[in-house]
Parts: sequence; structure tokens; C-alpha cells
Amino acid sequence: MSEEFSLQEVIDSFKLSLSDSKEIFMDQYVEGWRGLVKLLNSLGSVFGFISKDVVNKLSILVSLRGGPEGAHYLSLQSMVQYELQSGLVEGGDHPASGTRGVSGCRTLLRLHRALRWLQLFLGGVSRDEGTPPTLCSLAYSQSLSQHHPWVIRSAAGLAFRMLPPRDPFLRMLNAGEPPQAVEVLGGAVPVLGEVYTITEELYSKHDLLNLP
Ligand code: 1PW
Repeated sequence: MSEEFSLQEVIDSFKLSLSDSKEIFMDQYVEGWRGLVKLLNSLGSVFGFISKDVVNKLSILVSLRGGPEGAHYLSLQSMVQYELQSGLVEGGDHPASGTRGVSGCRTLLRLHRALRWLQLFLGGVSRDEGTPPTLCSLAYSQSLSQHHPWVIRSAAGLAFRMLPPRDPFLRMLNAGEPPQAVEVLGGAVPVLGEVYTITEELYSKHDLLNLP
């Protein structure tokens, strides 16, 4: 995979993360997020604190997946089942993988909430409902911001103001000229939405949506 962001690559990873029976595979989910980190990195250093947090969350999931209990982390569904059964959900002891006190479920919940933000933001851009800075702030206030303390909300607000205008932003997606990129975006939003909805239902069913 190249270092350059590609929207199509992200769509493909999230699509591949969905099994026929609507399980979500961890490896492809993480791959999708790795792609998004490239976008964050291309947005400049003001997005560095966001990118760092995402990278950190991904490395926790990767180490759980690569650890001795890795087979249980094949899918989000198997992770939830395993961590619930083993009493690990609230942050158990995973000594071998070096993730003591941090559960896969609570880590993924952070990414899950962020995916909603991304879905709202990209949806707004694809429908041309405003400029990227405005749409990104709006999407954030409708989703992730309620889970963040003031200091993060204000840093995020500053970063969003640095987002480029619509056409340069669309070009950064590496999906062709703006009209074509809009089309690809239009295809991305439902895929992100499906992954989001399945995860939301899974977490809600097991009462995991407020994990500390
Ligand atoms: C323009 C493309 C945007 C796509 C990616 C969106 C990623 C959003 C991540 C926001 C992270 C803000 C800074 C970190 C905050 C953490 O405190 C917070 N993490 C998240 C992902 O919300 C909560 O994690 P914590 O502190 O409970 O481990």
C-alpha cells in the first residue's frame, strides 16, 4: 500500500471488513482506519494530535489481535463475546500483549464514534452542503464532541478551521477530479454507514456504548 491517501482504498477495506453474515473483521477494519490516518497526516501538523490518538488506538487493537488471545479478535463480534465472557470489557489484564487495563471494546468504541463523525462530514461534503471546515465542525458537534472534554473540543475546532476549501479537499482524496471524487465519496458514505450501524447495534445490544 502506498503512503498516499486513497479514498478508494479506504472504501475497499471497510467493504472487505463486512462478512456475508454482517460480521466485521478486525484486520480490515484496522486497515480502513490506517488509510484514514494517511488522510489525517496529509492535512498537516494541526491534525497531528488527532492522528496520534487514532494510531495509538489502532496499535492497541493490533497488539490484541497479534497477542496470545488474537483469535478472539478476528471480528468485532468475537471480540465483544470474548471480552464480555472473560470480564475484560472494563479494562482487564492482557499482560502478554502489553495492553494492561485497556480493553479492545473500549478502544474500538472511540474509533466507532469517530467513524460517525467521518460519515456525517463526508456525507455533507458529497452533497455540497457547505465548506469542509464548516461541515467538519458541524459533524463533530453532532457526534464526537459530546464525548470530549473542552480542551480537545477547542483544539479540534482550531484544526478544522485549517481544512482546505472544497475543491482542494476533494483533490486530496485522490479519487480523480472533483466531480469524480464526489461520486466516489457518495459511494463511501453508505459503506461507512453500514459498518457504523452494525457496530452500533452490537454495542447497544450488549450495553457497551458508554464504556469508560
Ligand atoms: C478529516 C478526517 C477525519 C477522520 C478521522 C477522525 C478521527 C477522530 C479522532 C479524534 C481524536 C481527538 C483527540 C483524541 C481524543 C481522545 O481523548 C479520544 N479519542 C477519540 C478517538 O475520540 C478519547 O480516547 P480516550 O482518551 O478515552 O482513550
